[in-house]
Amino acid sequence: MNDDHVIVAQATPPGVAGVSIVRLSGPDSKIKKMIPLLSNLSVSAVKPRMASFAYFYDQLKNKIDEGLLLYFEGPNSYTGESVLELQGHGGVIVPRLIIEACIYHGCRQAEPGEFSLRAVLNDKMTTLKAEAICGLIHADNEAQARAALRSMRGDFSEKIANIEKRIKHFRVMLESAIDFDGEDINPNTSLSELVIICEEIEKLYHQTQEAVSVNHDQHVCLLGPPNAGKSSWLNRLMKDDVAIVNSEAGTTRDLIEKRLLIKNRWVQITDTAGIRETKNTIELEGVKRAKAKIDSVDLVVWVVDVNDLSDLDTLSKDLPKSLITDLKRMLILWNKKDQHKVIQKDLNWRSHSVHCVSSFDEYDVRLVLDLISKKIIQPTSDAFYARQRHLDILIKINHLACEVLSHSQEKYDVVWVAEVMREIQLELDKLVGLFSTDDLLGEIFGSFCIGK
Ligand SMILES: Nc1nc2c(ncn2[C@@H]2O[C@H](COP(=O)(O)OP(=O)(O)OP(=O)(O)O)[C@@H](O)[C@H]2O)c(=O)[nH]1
Ligand SMILES: [Mg+2]
Repeated sequence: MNDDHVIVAQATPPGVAGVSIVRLSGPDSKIKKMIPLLSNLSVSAVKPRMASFAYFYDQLKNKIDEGLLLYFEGPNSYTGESVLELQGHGGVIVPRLIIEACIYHGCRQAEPGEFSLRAVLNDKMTTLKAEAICGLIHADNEAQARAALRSMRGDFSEKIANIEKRIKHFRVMLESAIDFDGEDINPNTSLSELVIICEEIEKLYHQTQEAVSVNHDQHVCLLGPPNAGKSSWLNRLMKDDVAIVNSEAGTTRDLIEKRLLIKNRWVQITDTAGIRETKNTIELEGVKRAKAKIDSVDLVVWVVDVNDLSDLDTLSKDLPKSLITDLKRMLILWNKKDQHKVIQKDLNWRSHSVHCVSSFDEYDVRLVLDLISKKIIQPTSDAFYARQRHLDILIKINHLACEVLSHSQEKYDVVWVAEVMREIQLELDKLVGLFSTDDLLGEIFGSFCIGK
């Protein structure tokens, strides 16, 4: 996968800006050759890690910009190879001309993530750290950025390394027992060590699940009978007039999806058609889509009208039982409380707290935002950055651990336990990016941006 081409890319986003940086990475002799081709400077005039003022040239040696030229001599650079950075004025044209000149002189446009990939291949960082850097670049809220920083600092790798150390130690114990025909092994000690390892794996699996979820939006839908005030609530939460509100029942038919940041968490909120029996084919389709949404969301905000004469048992007849019993996945609002001085409605229903609110009331808007944020998963203060790739591997590892543990409690087979531990260790190596195939590396770094 690694080649000795000099790669080049714009490291800053294209467009109008104060500064733009074009970055090159490759073998030292080739990088040095580029210095006088791209600028007015000779190689001897450039000192590693020192900024030099330079004029930049296009492929015909026309002066096109002026700025700073930086040379990092490998391995003391981001990629571990020699790196050249040309920092010129921002804009679309100048960086493009510089890159064209580089390609004219034999460089190759970098693939997405190729600078980071070279850094990993040159042992400048682990795959986990490179992935965390990618997470930091793509973070779109503070919680994600903090989690990525924790992974860059090594929190995730440290957790993996601790488990791996334990497994290695355990394997030595098992292997020697196998070699000496079980003489040295105490099955009870060995089983309790196995229990600890499996518990640690399970803990890491759950932490990784949480870490992956930090990078994804939470999904919330507004559900309830027609005219209860669902669209009014969407508008109030979004602080915008995004959905039509009308006193006529059956106003909303399509799903209306909006994105909102609630206390550090991106939430997709969907307004739905009021659920009722209807002969209108368009509304019927709306009701079908609303019901279909229930299973795929993390939280259902069930909006009911305090003026409704029915009780919650009757109103909930269209809701799946699994939702009603799930206290974490449902938030119930008696809406339009402003129309009553005294509200004689259930405020506790099947273990749910039911909240009386009005979409007209600013205080209630803040209350509902707070209630939603408490129901959806909030990243813990030590959450780290992880991707689906890591979770997929941990699902496999956790499955292996659960299997070996449940069988071992009935019959302890040292040879089999040793074999499974070896398999788990290989999977842990994949997790940190050791022994990765070219395909896997391509997949990991393909999701990076160009120039990183
Ligand atoms: N008094 C009062 N009226 C409200 C409140 N919330 C909404 N309404 C009114 O209730 C009516 C229906 O509101 P919508 O937001 O359109 O209700 P909906 O649940 O989206 O209705 P459908 O789309 O038909 O299912 C409108 O006239 C709103 O102004 C509230 O808190 N108090
Ligand atoms: Mg509506």
